[in-house]
Amino acid sequence: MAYQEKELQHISRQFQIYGEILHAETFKIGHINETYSATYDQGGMRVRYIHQKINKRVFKEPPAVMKNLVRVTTHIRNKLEAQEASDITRRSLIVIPTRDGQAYYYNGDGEYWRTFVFVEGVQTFEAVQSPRQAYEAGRAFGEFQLHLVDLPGERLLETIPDFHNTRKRFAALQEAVEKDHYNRAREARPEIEFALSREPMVDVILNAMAKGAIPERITHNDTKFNNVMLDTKTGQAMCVVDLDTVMPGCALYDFGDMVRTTTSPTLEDERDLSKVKMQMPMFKKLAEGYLSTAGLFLTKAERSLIAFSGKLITFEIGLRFLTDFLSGDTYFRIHRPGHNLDRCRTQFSLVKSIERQEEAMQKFVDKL
Ligand code: GN1
Ligand code: MG
Repeated sequence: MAYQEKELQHISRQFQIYGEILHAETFKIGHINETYSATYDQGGMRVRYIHQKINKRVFKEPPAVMKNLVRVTTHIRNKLEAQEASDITRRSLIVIPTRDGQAYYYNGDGEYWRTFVFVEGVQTFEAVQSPRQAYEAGRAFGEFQLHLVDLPGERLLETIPDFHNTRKRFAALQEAVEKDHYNRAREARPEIEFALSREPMVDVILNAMAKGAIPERITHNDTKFNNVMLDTKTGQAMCVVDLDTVMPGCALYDFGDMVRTTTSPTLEDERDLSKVKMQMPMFKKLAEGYLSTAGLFLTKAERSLIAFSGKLITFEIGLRFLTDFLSGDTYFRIHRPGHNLDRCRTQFSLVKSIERQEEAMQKFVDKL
């Protein structure tokens, strides 16, 4: 901890922050990046900033990540300003440049750091507490997509190529099973069988996109519920975070990951699988919230796959956890042995629950 604080003092001096660092601490333990909050004294006032180290193993080109991020957040901020929205500095991330005007600091030794304004008076949750929260998440991510419909300039860079390419995710699992480098396939036999039995679903959206039936859009691509900041007092969604994977994609992938993370009362790694279920009241509010904003641009073809997308993305993340388990846990940070297998089991249980309700889910959306 002391070492981190010292290291952070050095990092913090690289950015355009006018103040004395008082203390710093780990802020969020995600699966990928390292995030710290730091408190500064600025003219006698305590002000907080976020310092984050970008995971270079996952994001091969941090400068490209930051280029996208600055374009996207600037565009959103311009829109909010044009709308004369209130509370603008809490509604979209603000990147603090380095002293020489860059969006990130490179320490010369493989580490890339960036700094954001700390959004005060908000909370994030690992699991949804109420249908209202699901509505807010849907509305916020839908609005995020809506804001980016008219982003000017060249196509955004693909920060992780084929991120939601479900065929390639499936192939990666097949390869990991074949190699079985860590001798773990036996332990995961039922999950592997489940995955293989669901192969037909992996091409549905890819085919629709290849045919041009579904358009490419600018999407968030990591729409976990804990990436929405909710106002502590009003419960309103203020800001969506974790913008590293904002890139060209499919609107449905975003909605699918919201279904995965907002409709079950459980955490992503719940071991009591009897508790894992897609709850219809949550789904209804989520879909209403999403369509209240994204409904302004979504096509009929996109709407027709809304329920399916929830099943597909839950399946895809399950595949990724399983692949990582079989490959020795090198991608997702784990906190206990077998953690990725537990996460996979939770995802696949949720897939089964969605399968049982998919028709009713889609029927509800068709009426909105
Ligand atoms: C990772 O950044 P974090 O931990 O929220 C992952 C997502 C997965 C998620 C599963 C860049 O997200 O794709 O859905 O874990 N992010 C990346 O919890 O791979
Ligand atoms: Mg993320």
